[in-house]
Amino acid sequence: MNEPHERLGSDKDRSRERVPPERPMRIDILTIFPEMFETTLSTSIPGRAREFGAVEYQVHDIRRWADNKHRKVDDRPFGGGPGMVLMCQPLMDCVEAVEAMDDRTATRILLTPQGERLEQARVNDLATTERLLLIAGHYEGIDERVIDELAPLQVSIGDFVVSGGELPAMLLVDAIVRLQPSVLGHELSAAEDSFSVTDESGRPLLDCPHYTRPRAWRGREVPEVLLGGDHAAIEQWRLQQRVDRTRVKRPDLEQRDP
Ligand code: 9D3
Repeated sequence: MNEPHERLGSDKDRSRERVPPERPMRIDILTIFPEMFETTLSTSIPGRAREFGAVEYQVHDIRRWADNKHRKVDDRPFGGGPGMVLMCQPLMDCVEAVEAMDDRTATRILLTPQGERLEQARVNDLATTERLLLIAGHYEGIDERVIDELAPLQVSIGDFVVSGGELPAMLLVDAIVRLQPSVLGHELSAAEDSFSVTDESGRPLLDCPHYTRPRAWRGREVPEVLLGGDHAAIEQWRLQQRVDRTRVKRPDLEQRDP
């Protein structure tokens, strides 16, 4: 019962018995709107991951590191123009203080429209790191010199504009923590997602359609093959659906390097 090999548990044991990991992944988030993160990080998969001990979040208000009594962290841009620019000092002091709160080296990530577009391969890679420090801007920009100094990985969530880096940061956290071992109830769910199932060349395929009761709804029938119980035929049909849908909806996925 208490043999060392049983207490430690293999990875296989972890997925079945949902044993928490040795040390939670640590995610620090730096923002001027810490309250935006409260419900997201305590609900659904990100909340379960925290309760389960797979991850620890700490949200830090950059304003706390302002060196003036007005808590001012931004200023007007040199050269003129609209909007405000996040100053170097509060952000640098915040990063240094937060990084000193843990002995692990943090992978620094700045959420910015100028970043590399986020893809599953990058998410998978980040999910294996033990500590992340996310910086969410909410400005026309951040003083370029502090970006040069921090040399963060720069990540965009896509070619559209949102009003700040906070929602992109939450989206990145969600994508990462759902990959932590034992976080999803069904280990297979993550493995069977769109972008995890690939064709024979390793290119990602979209998901297949899903159906539940009733068998007929408003004159629409569930595909016959799903009702027959021939599991090989069902798997073949699902794969064909994935291939066909990918070709029609996302021809770009077929073209890219596996
Ligand atoms: C024309 C100048 N705009 C750049 C596209 C200014 C600007 C708009 C929006 C500067 C910052 C923002 C706030 N957005 C983010 O911080 C952000 C973001 C985004 O807007 N789209 C996709 N990914 C991201 S990650 C951070």
